[in-house]
Amino acid sequence: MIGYLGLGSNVGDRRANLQAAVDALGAHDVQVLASSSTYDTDPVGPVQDQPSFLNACVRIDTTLAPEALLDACKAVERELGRDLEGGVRWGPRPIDVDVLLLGDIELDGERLTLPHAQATSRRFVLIPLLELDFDLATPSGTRLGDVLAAMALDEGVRRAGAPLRVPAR
Ligand code: PH2
Ligand code: MG
Ligand code: MG
Repeated sequence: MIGYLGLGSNVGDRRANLQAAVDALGAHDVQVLASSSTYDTDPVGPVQDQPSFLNACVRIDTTLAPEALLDACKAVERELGRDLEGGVRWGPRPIDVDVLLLGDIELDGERLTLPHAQATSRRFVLIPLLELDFDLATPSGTRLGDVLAAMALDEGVRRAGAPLRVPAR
């Protein structure tokens, strides 16, 4: 099933952290098909006093069910040295891997909501997602391009660098 993940880092070598996440996903039954460019983005949320993030989105193909995909993302975060218990909620992190969309699945669970709320509310997610597929829509048919066009421009998102390397198929 085709899905989309959001990657973020604001501690250490941010681009190296995003690339390491892409490189690690394959061993968890998540095939990365394509990456967006990277974007330097102002911190969003209750913790404003933290370094800017580097964000990107990737298109994936996986046979994993939603919760298993979430477990794979958490495993990659742990492998890359993220402290999943001690870290500050919304605070600085070397790597964040979020499940944004998975096929046409809509889910409102304890651990996972699909589509991810940020996929329709944050420029740092919408801009890289639309770079991957300008026609992308939610399972209920909301076009992400329309969502972005209606949004305020108060969240700083600046293109930073080339897409991350993805494995040859
Ligand atoms: N992630 C957060 C909190 N705030 N801000 C930006 N710009 N990018 C992020 O990835 C991000 C954030 C919690 O996951
Ligand atoms: Mg996140
Ligand atoms: Mg997360």
